[in-house]
Amino acid sequence: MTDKKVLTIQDISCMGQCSLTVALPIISACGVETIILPSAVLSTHTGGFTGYTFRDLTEDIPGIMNHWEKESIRFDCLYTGYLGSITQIEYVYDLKKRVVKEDGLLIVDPAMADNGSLYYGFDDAFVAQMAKLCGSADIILPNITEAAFMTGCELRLEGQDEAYVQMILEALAKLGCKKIVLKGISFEDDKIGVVVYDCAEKKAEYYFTEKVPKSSHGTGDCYAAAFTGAMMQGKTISEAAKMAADFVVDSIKKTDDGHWYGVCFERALPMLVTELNK
Ligand code: PXL
Repeated sequence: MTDKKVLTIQDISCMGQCSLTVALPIISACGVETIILPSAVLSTHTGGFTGYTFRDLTEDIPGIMNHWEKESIRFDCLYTGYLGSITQIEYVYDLKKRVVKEDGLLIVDPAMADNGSLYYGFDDAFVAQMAKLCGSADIILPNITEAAFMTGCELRLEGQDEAYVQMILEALAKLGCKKIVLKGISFEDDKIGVVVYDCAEKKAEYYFTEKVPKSSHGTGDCYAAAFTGAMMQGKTISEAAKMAADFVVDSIKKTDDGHWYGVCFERALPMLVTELNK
């Protein structure tokens, strides 16, 4: 039995199967206590709905952090997802310093772009600050779009090869992070994968799965949550990266046609739990 505590800061999109509404159930299913710090509350996510509400909770963050610090509450891991502003990025450094154990992990999912575009509401200044935050992380989980935006490298959604991926990895490593799990790698039409990179050893390890021909929202959040849960259960970074990839593929496959705003990850949780406990 482990008794690890993960703090995750990201928004609550009340409806839409992303951010905290996937992080909490997935990490909990992994058997890991999950503490949440909601950065904002939206009626839905911003990726396809219109007219959503948005309540910024930035002002609440210092008070919550102060209370935890006073209570001597300390976390084994801080995992950051969708953050709504540069001020919120700045609070992540405070959280790391004040409420994460000295040997605690900082896992950063940039959660700001996909398929060649920034999510609604983000700009170059936010990208620059997110790149800086990634530089202070133990592990970063960018997709290829976020990686290109943060490094200024050319973005290739198609026509990638190992030389291209190596260039992106080296540029990401220069930000200062220790390890990288880069998502959205594809050298063959019917395969998609991740590459795990150790920045000190300069070692890359690829893992490919079948590419399900469907565009799916929220898969990055499902990936990050499963990855974090597996890491906290003592899996190696390679094992966690593979388990999370398999979980996302299973989630996409189990999603009904026409279910456009997220993936039915709930149906894939039993498989994730079985794999974790093997
Ligand atoms: O899945 C990432 C995400 C999280 N939170 C909000 C979003 C998105 C992506 O669009 O809009 C509010």
